[in-house]
Amino acid sequence: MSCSALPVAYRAVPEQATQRVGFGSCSRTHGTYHSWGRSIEGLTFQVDVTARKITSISDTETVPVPTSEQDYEEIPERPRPNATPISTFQPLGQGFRIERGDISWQNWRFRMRIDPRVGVVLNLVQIVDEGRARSVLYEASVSELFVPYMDPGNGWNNRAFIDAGEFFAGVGFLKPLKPGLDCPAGAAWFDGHTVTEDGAPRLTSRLACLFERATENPAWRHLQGSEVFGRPGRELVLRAAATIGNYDYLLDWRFEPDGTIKVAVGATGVIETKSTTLVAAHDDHSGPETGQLVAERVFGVNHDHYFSYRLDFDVDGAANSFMLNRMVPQRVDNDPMRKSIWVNQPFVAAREKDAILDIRLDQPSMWMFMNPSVKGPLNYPVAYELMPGATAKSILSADDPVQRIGAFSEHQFWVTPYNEAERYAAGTYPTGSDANDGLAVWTKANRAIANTDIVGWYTLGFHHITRAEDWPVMPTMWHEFAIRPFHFFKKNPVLDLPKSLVGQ
Ligand SMILES: [Cu+2]
Repeated sequence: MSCSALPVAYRAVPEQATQRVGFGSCSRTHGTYHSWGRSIEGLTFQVDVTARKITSISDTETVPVPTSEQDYEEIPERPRPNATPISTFQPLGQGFRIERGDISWQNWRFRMRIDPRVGVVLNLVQIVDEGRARSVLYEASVSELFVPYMDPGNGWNNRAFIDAGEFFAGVGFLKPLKPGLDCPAGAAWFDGHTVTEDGAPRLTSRLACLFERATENPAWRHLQGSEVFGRPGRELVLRAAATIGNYDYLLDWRFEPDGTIKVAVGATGVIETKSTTLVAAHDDHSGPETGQLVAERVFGVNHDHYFSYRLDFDVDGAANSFMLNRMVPQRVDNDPMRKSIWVNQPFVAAREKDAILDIRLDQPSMWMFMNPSVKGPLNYPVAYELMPGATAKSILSADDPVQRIGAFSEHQFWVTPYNEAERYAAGTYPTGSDANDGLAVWTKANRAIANTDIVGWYTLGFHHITRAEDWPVMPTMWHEFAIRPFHFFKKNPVLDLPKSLVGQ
C-alpha cells in the first residue's frame, strides 16, 4: 500500500490559515507499474506537513480494490501487421542553428529558456522579412494549469489542481524526454535546472527538444491547366513534456514557414480513477453522473484541463492594441439576387473588459494584436491574429472555492497591460490562497490596453468524460491554437520555399 498527501490550491479548511495542510489518500501498489486504478476508496487523512503529523483520518466507505488490467507494458507484445519502420531522414543535416542561445530556422529567430515553474519560455520571437528582423512576441509560455475534478465525495472534493504553482518546487514542471519516442534521435536537446525541496539547484537532462519534420502537407498548391504547382510544407517543433502525477502533457511550439506558430498540448498518461462496486453500466445508462466506468470496478472521474498561455506580443514594437474584426450580418435591399451578407467591422479594445472573450458562433470575430503606428504594405496596421482552437471554458459556479482560484478558466481570452508582477494566471502563490491574485482579480481594475505594451492570455481547455479507450493509459489527444500574420507581410510569405525533390 502507498499513501500520499497533496496540497489544495484554495482555502478548504480553517487549519490552512495556520498550517501547511496536506490531503491524503491511499492505493494498493501493484507490480512495478502504476498504482492508479487500485485506490482504497473512502480512506482519507489530513497532515500537518510542517510538523509531519497526521491530524485526522476518516474512513467513510468500504469498496473492494479493483483487480482489472492496468499494466500497459505487460500486454503481450503482438505488433500489429503492416506497421513497418518509419522515420524522417535529413541527408544534409538539420535545418536549424543554435548559436549562443539564438535559434534560427528559415526566417524565424528566437531564444528559449527552461523555467522551473512554467517550463519552456520563448523570448524575442522575430521573423526576418526582406533582410529585416521583425518582432512578433517578446515572451510566451504556459502560465498556469487548472484541473478540477467533478466528484464531491470524500477523498475527491479536494482534487482541483493548480499544477504549475502548486507542484513545481522539488520536482519541477517538466520531465525528461525520451529519444525515439518523444522526439527523433537527431533532435537537439536542452537541459534545465529545477529546485530541490531544500533549495539546491538540480540539473536535469533532456527537458526540451528541437527538431524539424516534414508535415507531408503542401504549404500551398494549385492545379493550373494540367500542372500542379506547389511547395511541400515542414515545421520546426520545440517540445517539452510535463508529468504531473498521473497525467502526461506534451507541450509543443510549432513554427511554420508562413509565419504561423501553432501551440499544441497532447494529453496522455493515466486518468485518475476511483474504485467502485460496479462492474458494468446499467442497462438504462442511469447511474453515477460523475464519470464513466473504464474497466470493471474502475471508475474514471470527470474533470477539466485548463492551460493559461501568457503571450506577450510585440508586433513590430512594444506598443500594440487588441482589435476585434467582427463579422456583422447586413441586409441587402433591392437586390433580386441576395437578401443578406456579412461585413467586417473593426473594433479596438480600449480597456481590459472589452477584451475578455469567448468564442461565440453567433457573433464571429477575428482576434488580432496590431501595431497602430506601423502600417503594412496596403496601409492596414500590421497584425498577428490569435486563432482559438476548439476549446472549453469552465462552467463551474464563480463562488465554488476551486473556481475562485482557477478563475482564469472562466474565459477563453483576456488582455492585460504589461505588468512585471503579473506572470501567473492563478496568482504567484496559489497554494492555500484566498483567491486574491490572478487574472480575474487584476482585470477588475479595467485598465487601459490600447496602444501600449499588452499581454494576451489564452485559455486552452478541454472537458474530459472518460472512456474505456482511456484505460490503462490514454492515447495521446491533441488540442491546439495558433497565431498567424495578418497584413504583416506583403504577400504569401512561402512562395520562396524550395520545391520537392520528388516527382520533378
Ligand atoms: Cu483528462
